[in-house]
Amino acid sequence: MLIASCILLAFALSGLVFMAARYRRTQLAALDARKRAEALEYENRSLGAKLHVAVEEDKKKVGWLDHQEQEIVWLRAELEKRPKITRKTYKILTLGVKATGKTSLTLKWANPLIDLGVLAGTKIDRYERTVSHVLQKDVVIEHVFEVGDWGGEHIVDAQQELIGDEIHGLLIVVDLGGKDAKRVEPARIQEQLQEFQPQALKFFFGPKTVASCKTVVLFINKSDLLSGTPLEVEEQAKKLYAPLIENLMKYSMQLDIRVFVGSANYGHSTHLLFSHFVERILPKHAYDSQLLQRMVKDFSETPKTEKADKPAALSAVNGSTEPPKLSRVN
Ligand SMILES: Nc1nc2c(ncn2[C@@H]2O[C@H](COP(=O)(O)OP(=O)(O)O)[C@@H](O)[C@H]2O)c(=O)[nH]1
Ligand SMILES: [Mg+2]
Repeated sequence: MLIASCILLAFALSGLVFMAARYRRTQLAALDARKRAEALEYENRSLGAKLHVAVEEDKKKVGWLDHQEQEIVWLRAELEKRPKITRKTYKILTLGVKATGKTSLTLKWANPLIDLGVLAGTKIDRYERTVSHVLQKDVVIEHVFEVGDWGGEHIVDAQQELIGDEIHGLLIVVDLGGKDAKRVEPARIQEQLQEFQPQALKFFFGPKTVASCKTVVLFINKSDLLSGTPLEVEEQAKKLYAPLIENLMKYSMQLDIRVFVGSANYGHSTHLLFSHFVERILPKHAYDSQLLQRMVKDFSETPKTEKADKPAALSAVNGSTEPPKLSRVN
């Protein structure tokens, strides 16, 4: 009987233990499920926040794009309103034997063309200088001087350009001494008189040149090799180049011929070149107020001896202090 009771108790106890273990497992599983649910909820919330940020970002970008599109439309409309720019180029050819100072002189008043790479290894250096901007029926015309600087050894090629192209100005540069000269070198002067002897000039001043060329300038460079007052220096230099001046003057009925004595290194008479080319080459309707001011300034800085032929176009504006603006031509 006792044994039977013990066995029954053992069964009851093991049943209880089994029930307790099962209850415990159920409890643990419930706890685990709650934790996972909490984790999922947390993940859900953070994904929701990220989605919200992404949606806001998207809205912002759409806003920017809209704004940019409006800006493009506005800029396009502004561009349409602006006048178009076209260029009018006037060609000036620079001639002279090697080392007379052509490049030094040209650099005083023009700028090397930006695209120098293309020029490397060619026989000609090209420079340009914007002279004025004029508004003409909704189009801004940019007037530009293009200077072709031929090396001395390529004078024949220069003649080709003279024959083939329309030239508006010719600048012949001679000098009083070679590279690094300390005094006047008569042999070098003779060499240059030979280079520009009447036969050669005939080639330069063919019918096409005469028709298109508005002025021929002889610039006797390196006046610093002479001593005396500016007037004396000018007289001496002109005397040394008298045969060339005389030959050039034979064309003065067909062409405007001008002689300057100066020094590219010291800036003597160099500013006159620009004013002279403007005065002779640029049509009067192509002047803008900035150019007029510049010319008035150049003229007022010119010594008395050089003021003999004051440009007529300047008389009316002498002393003008107007701010630069585009002049309209209808
Ligand atoms: N004494 C003197 N030398 C000059 C003058 N202008 C240019 N030179 C010199 O002449 C040399 C040749 O000048 P450059 O402009 O290269 O001559 P280019 O070959 O005709 O282009 C350089 O050594 C210059 O310094 C000047 O007015 N006076
Ligand atoms: Mg040169």
